[in-house]
Amino acid sequence: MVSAGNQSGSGELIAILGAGSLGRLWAALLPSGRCGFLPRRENVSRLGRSVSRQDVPPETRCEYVLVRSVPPSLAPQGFGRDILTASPESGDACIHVSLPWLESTKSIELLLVTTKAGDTLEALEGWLPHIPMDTPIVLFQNGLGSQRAVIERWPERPVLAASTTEGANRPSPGVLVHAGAGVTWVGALTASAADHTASVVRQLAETGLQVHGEANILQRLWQKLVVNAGINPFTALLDCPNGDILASALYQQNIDGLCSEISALLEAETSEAVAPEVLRERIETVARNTASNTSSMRADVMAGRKTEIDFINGYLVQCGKRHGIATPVNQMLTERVQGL
Ligand code: NAD
Ligand code: KPL
Repeated sequence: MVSAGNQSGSGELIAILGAGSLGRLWAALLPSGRCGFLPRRENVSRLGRSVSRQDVPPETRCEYVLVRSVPPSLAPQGFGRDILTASPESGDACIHVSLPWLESTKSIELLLVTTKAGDTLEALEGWLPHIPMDTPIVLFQNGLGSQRAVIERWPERPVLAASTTEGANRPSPGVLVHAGAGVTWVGALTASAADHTASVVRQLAETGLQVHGEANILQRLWQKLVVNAGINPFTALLDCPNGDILASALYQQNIDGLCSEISALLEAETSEAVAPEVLRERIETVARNTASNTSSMRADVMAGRKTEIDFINGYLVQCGKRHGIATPVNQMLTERVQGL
């Protein structure tokens, strides 16, 4: 096992708001000494307090082990080229990560937001008053709705969105597993963000992960939303891995109705006409390719966490209301997942 993130950084920093699975993945792979986590704003006064005034020493660093569980053939070129080594026991590559909890927003040149969709606005409310107006903010949330809330609240700021198919999870608090290599697309959501896209892509690509600029990031977010809307609620309701939904009665009875609703909404929202059968094929291809995966929504339900249903099928219901399009299947799935 080798270490990363221990060098003391100088100069400008990349701050990560949301020290969960995805935030810890980016943090572990960004260049040493350039990155730190913003704590929950309400916890900020605890940081840096002297040990003598407290029973428990304040944690000033976030420590964990990154386990790379991605088969080398699937890993993007350059992944972990000098920071990962194979652990003799598991054959997986491990890296010890130690990164600071940031006490100040001075020198932050880029803010990555990796909270869940439902926490994003509140997390940003706490920190943005302390962050310069021209600092680019990249939103990594799945689904739709949270991005709009952010740009309506801060229309002048350079806000970008990222849509990623990287997969990361935390089987225990001190361990982060990079479970699947993917691709990340980054694009501007506000006018002032357009000039920042190339430099954000360049900085994120320093991780060795595959990162690309995207002129139409909303379209990418919609593509991911379609797949999440067609897989996640079924896995949560049936309590099964992604591939097992396909043969279930719940899925078979509802998938055509769901795809018809999404097809009409897509056209109304983005002017893109995609036939329901094409959407179904996209959903089923991903379900087959990730057959043994536990979806993020099933994982949230299993862990007793709030799911992101309001930003996936729930968002589609809201869209339907705006456009006068009936969405009974999305509504049924949203209500049933909310009731879990
Ligand atoms: P997570 O629950 O592991 O991490 C979210 C983190 O945000 C938690 O550590 C939580 O404590 C923190 N948080 C919540 N409120 C906060 C606040 N007010 N201030 C500071 N921190 C706060 O979730 P995740 O799996 O990392 O996912 C984050 C987002 O990325 C989700 O929208 C998810 O759908 C999306 N995403 C995740 C993955 C993945 O592989 N994990 C892949 C693609 C997209
Ligand atoms: O993105 C996903 C998720 O779990 O949220 C899918 C594509 C369904 C893979 O598990």
